[in-house]
Amino acid sequence: MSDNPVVGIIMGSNSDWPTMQAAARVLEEFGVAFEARVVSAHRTPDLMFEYADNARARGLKVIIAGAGGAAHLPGMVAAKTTLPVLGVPVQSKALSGKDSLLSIVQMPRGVPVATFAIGEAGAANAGLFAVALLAIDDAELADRLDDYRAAQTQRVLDMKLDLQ
Ligand code: RP5
Repeated sequence: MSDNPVVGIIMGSNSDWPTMQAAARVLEEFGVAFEARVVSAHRTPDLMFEYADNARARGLKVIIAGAGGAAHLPGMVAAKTTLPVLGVPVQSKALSGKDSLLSIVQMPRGVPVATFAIGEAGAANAGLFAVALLAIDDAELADRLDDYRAAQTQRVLDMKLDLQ
């Protein structure tokens, strides 16, 4: 967590944190200032409205919103701010996150939410996408993204398969 966050990571419950931490770890790795908070569309609707309403004035540039089940948080936040909202479907117990995914992805025309994969991979990719958005006008961050990709490519090239 940072004093002057430019990325806000919010989630419907602290039970989403094990998943959403993947986004936080990416931001930490890239040295991007972020905050992480529990803000629930259903349980704290007034806080959600206030958070979305004040986000741009507080200096946030991107919001990553994760939720499970009837995952209305990303869409409702996007309804109250024109900042880019990156939605992460958290894997629910009952329907393995398919409900979360469909709740987040099927936004009506005019209120976009960028929707990521279900679970940790989606959270990590939302973190990387936030970095990519910030790197549009930050050459140093763009260089770090290039380095990240190059290291990832090298790791895959180095993969060995042992016959058991
Ligand atoms: C959603 O309900 C949260 O985003 C969470 O994924 C799900 C379950 O919340 P808890 O019952 O674990 O607090 O609002």
